[in-house]
Amino acid sequence: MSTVVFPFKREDPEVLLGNMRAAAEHPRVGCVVAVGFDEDPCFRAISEAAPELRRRAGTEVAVLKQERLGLYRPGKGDGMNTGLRFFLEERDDDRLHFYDADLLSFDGGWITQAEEAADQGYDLVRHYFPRASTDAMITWFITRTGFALLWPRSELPRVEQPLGGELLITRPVVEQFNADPRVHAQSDWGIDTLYTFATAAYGYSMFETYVSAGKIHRLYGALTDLRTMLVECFAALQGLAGERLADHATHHIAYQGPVKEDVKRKIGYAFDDTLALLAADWTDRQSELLQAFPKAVREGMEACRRWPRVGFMD
Ligand code: GDX
Ligand code: MG
Repeated sequence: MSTVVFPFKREDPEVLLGNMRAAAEHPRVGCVVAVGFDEDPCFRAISEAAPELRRRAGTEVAVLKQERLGLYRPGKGDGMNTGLRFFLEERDDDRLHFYDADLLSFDGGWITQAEEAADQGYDLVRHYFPRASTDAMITWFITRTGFALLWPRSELPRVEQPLGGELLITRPVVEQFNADPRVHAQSDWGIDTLYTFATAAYGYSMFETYVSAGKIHRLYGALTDLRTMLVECFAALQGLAGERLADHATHHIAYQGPVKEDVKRKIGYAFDDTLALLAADWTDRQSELLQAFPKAVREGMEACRRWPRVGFMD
């Protein structure tokens, strides 16, 4: 059997409860756990609804407040690592799934896909999706790039969505992650980077399963909303420089299927609000660093301070 964990902070309780229900009703799932940042209104609503969900689905349901485990800002990392610890201490299931709480396109099919890949013997299964245009900016500009710079000959830069919060981890891997001080320390947004890194560091086999429905979730306002996540994901990578990976690991990526129209048309953040940022708040240091870029970028970015535009970018 499997345990499913949803880390959450200030989410819409209706959305989270719907996702918990879908997980609880899945025949492979013996326990559903929601791990909250604190006792916010969502936490209270979920706690109230849990007994009824347990009765109806005949599945264990737990609502936990995250423990203070790591060394950095208390965030999603403490939430996920609290899930790891709960699984090891309270459950004897073979597999642990994580899903973001704000998924609007989640259903039992996601669990089935991961379970079937794990049935083939993979240590870990990650979901990947067609993404809305301009969604997953940190993945593209920070994480895949950083992995490519640090370990160019490894599988890490080839992981489709290395920051995705949707994955299945088999028990021996959960034990290893829980015991690794680097993973344990990463209490903030860097946790997804650390789980992906640790998969390659220990040489676990990985299957990436394609979910054509796409990851429809709460999107952002201006790109400034992502600032903390960007800094923390960058710092997590910097902290890994010099670490070694296993010599070899099996990595299979399922073929990508068709992309649905709604995913194709959606934009990941408010473009107009973000464009204005190109003109704002330039520091002397940024101007200095700009000199290191190719001419087209340098001149294009300088012109943005008068009139923001992006046509000079490829
Ligand atoms: N327990 C707990 N504690 N949960 C948290 C916290 C926290 O401090 N902060 C966020 N969460 C939950 C949140 O409620 C949601 O369920 C999930 O973590 C992801 O957060 P969300 O705000 O939806 O992040 P976003 O921007 O959707 O990012 C996700 O996808 C990114 C990506 O794939 O590009 C998330 O998994 C990121 O780590 C990832 O970078
Ligand atoms: Mg989200």
